Amino acid sequence: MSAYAGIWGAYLPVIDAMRDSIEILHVQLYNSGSMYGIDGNIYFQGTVDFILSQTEAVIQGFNTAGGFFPGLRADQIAVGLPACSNAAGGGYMNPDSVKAAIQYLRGLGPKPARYTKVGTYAGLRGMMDWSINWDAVASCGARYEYANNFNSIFRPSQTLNLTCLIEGFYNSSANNMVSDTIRAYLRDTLSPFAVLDSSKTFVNANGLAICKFTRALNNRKYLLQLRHRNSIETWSRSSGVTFTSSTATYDFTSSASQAFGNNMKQVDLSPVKFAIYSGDVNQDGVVDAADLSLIDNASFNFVTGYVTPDVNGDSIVDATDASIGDNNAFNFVAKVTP
Ligand SMILES: [Ca+2]
Ligand SMILES: [Ca+2]
Ligand SMILES: [Ca+2]
Repeated sequence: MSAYAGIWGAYLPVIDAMRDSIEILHVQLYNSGSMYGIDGNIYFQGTVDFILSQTEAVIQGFNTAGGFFPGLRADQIAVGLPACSNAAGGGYMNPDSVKAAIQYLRGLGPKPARYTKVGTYAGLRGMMDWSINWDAVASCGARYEYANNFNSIFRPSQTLNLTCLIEGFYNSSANNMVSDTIRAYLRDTLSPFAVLDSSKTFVNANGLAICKFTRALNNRKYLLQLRHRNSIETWSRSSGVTFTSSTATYDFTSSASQAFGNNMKQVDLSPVKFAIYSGDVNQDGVVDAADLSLIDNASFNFVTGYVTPDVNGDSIVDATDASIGDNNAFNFVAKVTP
């Protein structure tokens, strides 16, 4: 505020001239002592009020000795803070305080300190870490404490509570299945159904899997696509899945219609359960002679272990796997996608 040029204000005309080209401007909220807010009060580094007042000043604009400096858009502004207490001479703040300040500015949290904002900045761009080197140091705060705080603020995890069964892995007498890894993809609802997020997760014996997504948004519909190492790729019904308050639930096992095109197999009468088709060993979207050949070869060679021709998950490739593949090939089982 004291200058619009010279050693105390030299950046301002440069920023003003480049305002249309600037992607991110991170204001240095450390090693800076105290500063005025646009409310006329003085705020000190290392406080929640400092983050609030200085971030809002650069968005709203402020008077200087050389005239008014118009602010930048909120989506151009990041909050720049020390990664840990040793990373700067002053200005470090604990992660919870940083989060409280940023969430208030974004309209996602209550007023955390004395400063009262005049606007809400849902599009606030992010945080700048001074520095990533210091953030990696285990002896100065927790390792990657600052980066993790950024993730918790700007990339909260969305949780999908997923239920699915794998035909060959399921035991209808025991009503459970061999656990295995699957991949869940969130796809756009419109062609070409772009992959918008993905999660690699573990399906337990009851068919339950917790999928964590980092980019998924609340209140937006996604199609869900499942992939498993030797099963037919399977998609959700067209009504898809929607996260509310960062949580969603989807159950593929309750009815064939839970899969796009009813493309699942009933694997149990009591309780009634449906599973994704097994036997696509080469993952080309169809169960056919090519898969059967892979199973037969592995079976002939007594292949064991975690291998894709093991269609029932017992870590042995034998006639049982061939039988599952044969049956699905005979029925022309193939993927059905939007
Ligand atoms: Ca049963
Ligand atoms: Ca195949
Ligand atoms: Ca097997």
